[in-house]
Order: sequence, then structure tokens, then C-alpha cells
Amino acid sequence: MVVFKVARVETTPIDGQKPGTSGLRKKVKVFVQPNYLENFVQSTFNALTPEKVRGATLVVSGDGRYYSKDAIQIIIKMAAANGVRRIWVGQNGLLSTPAVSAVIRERVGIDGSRASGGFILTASHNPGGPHEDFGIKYNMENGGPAPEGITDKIYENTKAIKEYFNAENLPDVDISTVGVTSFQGPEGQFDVEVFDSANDYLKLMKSIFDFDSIRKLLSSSKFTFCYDALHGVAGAYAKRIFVEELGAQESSLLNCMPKEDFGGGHPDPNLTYAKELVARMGLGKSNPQDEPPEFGAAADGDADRNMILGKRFFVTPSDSVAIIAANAVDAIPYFSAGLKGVARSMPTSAALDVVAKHLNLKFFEVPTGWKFFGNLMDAGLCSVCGEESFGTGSDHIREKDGIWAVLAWLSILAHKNKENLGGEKLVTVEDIVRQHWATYGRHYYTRYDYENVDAGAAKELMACLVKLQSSLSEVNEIVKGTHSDVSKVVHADEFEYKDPVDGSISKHQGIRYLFEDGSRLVFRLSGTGSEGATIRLYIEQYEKDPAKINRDSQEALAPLVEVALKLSKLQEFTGRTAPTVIT
Ligand code: VG1
Ligand code: CO
Repeated sequence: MVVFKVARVETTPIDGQKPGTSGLRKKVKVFVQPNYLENFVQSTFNALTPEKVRGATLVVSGDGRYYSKDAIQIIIKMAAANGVRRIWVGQNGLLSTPAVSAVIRERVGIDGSRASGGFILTASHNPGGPHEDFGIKYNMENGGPAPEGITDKIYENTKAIKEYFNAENLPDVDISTVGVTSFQGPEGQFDVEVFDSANDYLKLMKSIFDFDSIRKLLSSSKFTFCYDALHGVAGAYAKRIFVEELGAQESSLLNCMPKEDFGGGHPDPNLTYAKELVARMGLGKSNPQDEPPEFGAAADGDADRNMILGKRFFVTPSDSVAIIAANAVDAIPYFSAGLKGVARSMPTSAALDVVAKHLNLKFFEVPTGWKFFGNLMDAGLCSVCGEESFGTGSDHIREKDGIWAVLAWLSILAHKNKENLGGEKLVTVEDIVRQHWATYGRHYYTRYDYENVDAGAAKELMACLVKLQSSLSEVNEIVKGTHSDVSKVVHADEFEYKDPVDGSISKHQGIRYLFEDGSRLVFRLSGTGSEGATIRLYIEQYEKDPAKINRDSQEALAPLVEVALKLSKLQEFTGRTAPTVIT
């Protein structure tokens, strides 16, 4: 057995290591600077209580993007030197973000050990490769992202760090082969266990969904299916789950080979970046040669996001979580005893609110970022939750879960088509959504993203929007001057959240303009970008009248969009005449 020594390495603080909405994300060229990753990892160890490090079992894996393999070796050596007992690594370093959460919560090692946390190496939906992004975040014992209390501490530590610990003579561990490698250090044995990336996650999915009924749907000749992993880590699960377990055709998988640079693409499942899927589903500009599949879905780099499509039909993520919540008890065995409650992030549309009201469910509105759902779930207050940013999930883990969302939709389709598979016409994705609107009303919704805007200009724009909030009469003058038939603003503020479980307060979580008819405009700066600033503009309008629920959403929202651009003076501040992405 190799015996390793612990070296104390001197270092100095590096600027800008403040974790954002979901961890630290920077260009690879920033991460590869001497001590950059090391400082952050040591600062994380130092932010945890000693028993979560010394003698502990930690998971280290990610979406497989460029620099992951090097980063895993660095973290293994530092963990050994910091007295960690065991590191668990998904084969080839691959684990989706939801799978890491599942592994922390559920997996039991061969020697009965359980993990108390883990590092996820991903920059999620940001592109990968030597010139693109890398990222790292820490998840806690409950399988969820570290709460702000911890991420603040990590950041403080990065500003004062003087030293880190490293097992310099520990050889690189082969992470391509399943098995355990053991080493001997000053404090005893240290193990690295490499395990199958999909087993634990698959087991969990089988305990939640009725795989038999989904299999009947997917193997029926009437139902056609397509899944696009955008070369992200979802590919490590898709074949196993959709093809081998559930009987989908292998040809229904697109871009399911994980790649370090995501094939040069932007692994973000939306109508702009999931081009191939969008075209195949008949949503592109030109008509596809073949009849589009009945159902299509995509994931982001780390497979926690999902986009759900029907034939020539797009399901907004805000509608998706509402529809899942409305159908969960009937269609998904895990929820058969009822939902404990539901939650959404603030900018997500109020479609879920209406379902919660109808079904008399507890309801919560939290700031953007999955970490805020965790406390509610740990306290047994929330079963299903979602974000407008293509994130949907439940209390089976503490991350959003892209494949879970697809299985949830397939379960709903299987349930609605139970008696139909031999019959004439299937109940389609579009039918389900239109039926939902007819019952609950429709929340027209769109998000405009202005990516890589000058950071100073973006800050100024936000400051002006906040200042404007002090005079609603001035606001309404602008509103009415732009479009007289747009409703009036009755309340404007910056969203502030008090966690109902631990009482912690999060301020400045987005600028809101709330209208008399329930419409909303929300402005936020992204916390996940790695360069410049990204301004997000969220626009929503509720329509209850069944005669008006089938309009084109961009058309229906055009007046509100115009108002938003006027209020924010967006073009003046940024010089942009059009958003980078519309979802
Ligand atoms: C974005 C989304 C947010 C999501 C976050 C992480 O954050 O808006 O809803 O939770 O990404 O998702 P921001 O701060 O850029 O708006 V992922 O898939 O990057 O882990
Ligand atoms: Co993601």
C-alpha cells in the first residue's frame, strides 16, 4: 500500500472566489492558475465542521467537462491530506448533479460507510472546453447545495487563506475502473472508491416511478420519443434508463455521448441552444422531413435541467412544474399519499400558485437558486418545486433533476393514455397543457436574457429600477405612456425572503413590478455567468378567459415587454436592441 505524506503548502488569497447562485464558475484559464482550485477547496474544508472532513466520506464528480479529471486528482490529494477517510468517484468522474445528491443521501459503501457531502464539478449550462467554463460547488449532508451561511464562510476563508494541505506523493488514481484503491497516511487508511455512475440513481428512480407503465408507453408503436443530452452527463444515464430499462429505441437518443466540450455547443436546454432537438420536434423554422416525435426532452451539462416538448409544441418550465404538481398524486407512485406542499422561485410564473390554491396545498415562493428549496424539503413542507429556468424536482433529492422531470412527464402521459395505447388517438403533451390552461387559466410567460453586458451598465440599470420604485405615479406615467391598455403597477419592491424554517433572511433577490391584473415584471442579474453581466427580464401575464388562452405568447406579451424595456431604459444602458436568448 502506498504511504503518503502530508505537505503544508503556503498560499495567498486570490480575488473573486465568491460562490454565485450555484457554486464558483470561472473560465478554465482562471481555474488552472496556480493555487486557484486548491485555495477554494481548502477554504471549503475550513468552512465545514471538523467531523465533516476528518474521517468523513466525500463524493467528488461532475459533468465531465474539460479540466474535471485534473480537478478530481487535485481534490483527492487534498482530501487525503485533510484527513478525509474516503472519496467516492463516479466512473470516469461522471455523476450528474442530481445523482451526486442521490449518492450523498442514499448510497451505502461496501463497508457500510455513508457520505457527508461532496464536490460537484460543473458549470452546468455554461459551455465547456479549454476556453470556456469550469465550476465547483459543495453539497451538504442532505444532498443539497451549501446554504448561504456556508458559502459566505467559504468566501471569507478565500480572502484570508495562508496555507493548504496536500498529499503530494499520492499517485493519481485510476478513475476509469470500478473498484477501491487504498493508501496509508499519517492518520490511517485513505480509500478512493470508483463506482458505476448510474446504479444508485437508477435505483432511486425505480422507487419513485412505475417503470412498467412507462415501458408500456415507450415501447408502444404509437408513441415516439426523443431525448437530447446536448453531450452533457445525462448521456451517462439516458441509454441505461430510457433504452435498456424502458424500451425506447436507441435512435431516439441524440448527443448522448458525454464530451469535455459538449461538442462545442452550449449545453443549455432551451429553444435557442437545443437546435437539433427543436428541429426534430418540428419547432424550427423549416419543417422536418420526418413526422416529429410525440415527446421530446433535453438536459443541460450536469443534467439537472430539463426542457419538455411535445410535437411542434413547447412547454414552459413554469407550466411544467404546475402540471406535474396537478397530476403527481394520480400518475406517480411516490406521491400517491399526497403532496406535502409545493414551491417555486420568485421569477417563476404563478401557474403553480393556482394549482396550490385549487388543491389546497402549502405554497412557498423562494429566491432563485435550488438551495432555498432544501430547508423546506428537510422540514417536510414541500414535495414538488420548480424554477422558470428549466429546473424541476422533488424531495427525492435536494437538487433539481432533469431525468426525473422527463420520467414525471412520461408518467403523466402513461397515466392519461392507460386505456388509449391500442385505440385511435393518444392524449398528447399539447392536449395535457391546453387542458391545464382550460382548468386553471394560462400564465403567459417569457424571459429575455441579455448576456455578457457591461457589468457597470447592468448595475446602473438595476439601481435606476430600484430608485424608480419609490414613485409609483412616475412608474405608471411611463406604463400608460407606453401602452395605455396595460394594467397599472400597484406594488414595486426588491424581493426579500425570510426562510420559514431557520428564519434566515436573503435580501435583494430581484426587482419586482407587480400590476393590478396580476401581471409581473421582474429584473435580476444572473449569478452564474463567468464574464460581464447577464440581465434577466421576466415577463408574465395571467389570462383566465378561456377564449383568450390560446394566443401566441410573444404576441400576447408584446405590450408588457415594451413597458419593461421603457421602464429599464435597457437599450440606453446596454446598447442592446435585442436579447441574446428568449425563452
Ligand atoms: C440560473 C437560473 C436559476 C438556477 C441557476 C442554477 O441562475 O436563473 O434559476 O437555479 O441558474 O442552475 P442565475 O443566477 O444565472 O439566474 V444550473 O442548471 O446552472 O445549476
Ligand atoms: Co445545471
